[in-house]
Amino acid sequence: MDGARILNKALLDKVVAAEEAAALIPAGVTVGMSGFTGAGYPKAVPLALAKRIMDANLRGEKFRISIWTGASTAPELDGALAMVDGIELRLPYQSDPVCRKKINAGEMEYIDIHLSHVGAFVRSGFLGKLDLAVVEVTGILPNGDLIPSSSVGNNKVWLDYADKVILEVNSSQSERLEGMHDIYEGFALPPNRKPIPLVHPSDRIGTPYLRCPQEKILAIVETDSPDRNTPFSLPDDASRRIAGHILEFLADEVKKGRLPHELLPIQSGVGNIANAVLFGLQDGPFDHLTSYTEVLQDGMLELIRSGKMLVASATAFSLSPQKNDELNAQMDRYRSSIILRPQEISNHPELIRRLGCLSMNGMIEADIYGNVNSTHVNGTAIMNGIGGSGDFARNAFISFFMTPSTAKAGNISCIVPMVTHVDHTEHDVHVIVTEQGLADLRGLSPKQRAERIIENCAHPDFRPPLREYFRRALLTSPGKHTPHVLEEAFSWHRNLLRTGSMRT
Ligand code: 0RQ
Repeated sequence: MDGARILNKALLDKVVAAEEAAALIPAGVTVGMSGFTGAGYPKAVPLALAKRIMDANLRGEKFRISIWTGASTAPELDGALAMVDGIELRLPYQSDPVCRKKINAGEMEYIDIHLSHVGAFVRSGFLGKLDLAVVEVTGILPNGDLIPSSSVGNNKVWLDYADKVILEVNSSQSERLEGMHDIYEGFALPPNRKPIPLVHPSDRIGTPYLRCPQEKILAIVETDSPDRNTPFSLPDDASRRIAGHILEFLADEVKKGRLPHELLPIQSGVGNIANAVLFGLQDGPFDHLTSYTEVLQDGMLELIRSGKMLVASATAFSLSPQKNDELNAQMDRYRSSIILRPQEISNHPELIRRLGCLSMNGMIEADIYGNVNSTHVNGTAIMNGIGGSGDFARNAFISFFMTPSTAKAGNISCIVPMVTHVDHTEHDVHVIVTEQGLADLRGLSPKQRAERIIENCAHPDFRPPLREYFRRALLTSPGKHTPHVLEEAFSWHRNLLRTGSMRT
């Protein structure tokens, strides 16, 4: 914290305390902040700004800003600013409990956007003006180039499009991250777009550094705080069973000659089920695996460590403290197998389709026809957001959606007659998996899908009411292509709201 990471002499003069930097952020502005799944977010300026907002609130003044990020951040950013009612509008993804409460209470606006869309929306001016950027970096080179941090997200877009920039140089991030990033420079808007020259997850198509004109840099704050890094919890029984069904399915696809033995590049969400699948691959028969994903979690690092996975391309880390220490201790070894890219590249539909990703994401509920709700509880309350799940699901070679068959201690079925909110339509959902089993929906008509989902994925306690719903729908629905009894589909959820239980 003595300027050691700031090797450009002119920029050393811009080093200030976090409070001084926060004082440069006026009320009402839009700020692009770094951060993706709890990695690489600014640690000091948002906290100092929250303090400033609290002081303003005590004086009876309203002080709110709009915040754009890569994806979710951490309590020091989203949580602290939401707590003092300092966020007017948030995009493109959040998973913070305080933000969630404010959004669902109608006290904060939230725009839930496909993560791959954000950059182009900003370049096109769809989202309005970006006043400021606050971006964490690992260090600054003598020529002013910026070594990115543990996530890349939308940082290039923020640095290119914000009027002014505040940098946080975090000496807690390993200096040896240098060289791991690949920042693509060739983005253009239609009609000038060119094919993106990436044909394998290991391809490098950019430079290892971010750039920012020095005259835009208002201030630099030095920090020394680690990322949030949630502790790892061992996969629970349901997650292990879900993973088991997926691994069996993959082995069968290989046997049928529909997937190569090394599979195809894997995209995996975060959390217990995703880690269970990745740890399952550790003990499975597949070798020379690759991944093209947005978040690199514990299970993936383990696959690289063991030599099962050759390369992982992502936009951010999301590691437990233990795995983060392991990464830092052996950075030189991992650097040749890991590439961190802007989220416009990690989540780019053209690349996901070309590489043929196997995409695996969590969901809140699926309906009997295969429509998936990833974001809303009971149709109106946001949980987190669509994140990158839509980028991958629509373009994957095979798109899996996974959930335990029930939620809330078994009282709610995650298989329902009609989802209360649609994030992924029946056309984008190839395989549904619960601990009960797996439903391969490829090549099935809606009615065939319904039977398979109910029989393979629903919890046995909920199969009878779902079968009964489907039977009545077949009898009474005016249209027989996707039969429904609409009033009953709605009352399924209404009863749930009233009684808190759908168990028969
Ligand atoms: O709530 O903690 O209050 O009990 O939803 O559910 O089972 O802990 O599952 O953490 O894997 O999250 C879809 C939210 C699943 C996640 C979702 C309640 C449940 C619990 C969480 P409680 P679980 P997970 C990669 C790709 C969208 C973004 C995405 C998600 C809470 O996977 O946000 O895929 N996905 N990104 O009790 C009522 C139901 C419910 C329910 C679950 N049917 N009804 N509540 N819950 N099912 C990452 C990025 O894009 C960055």
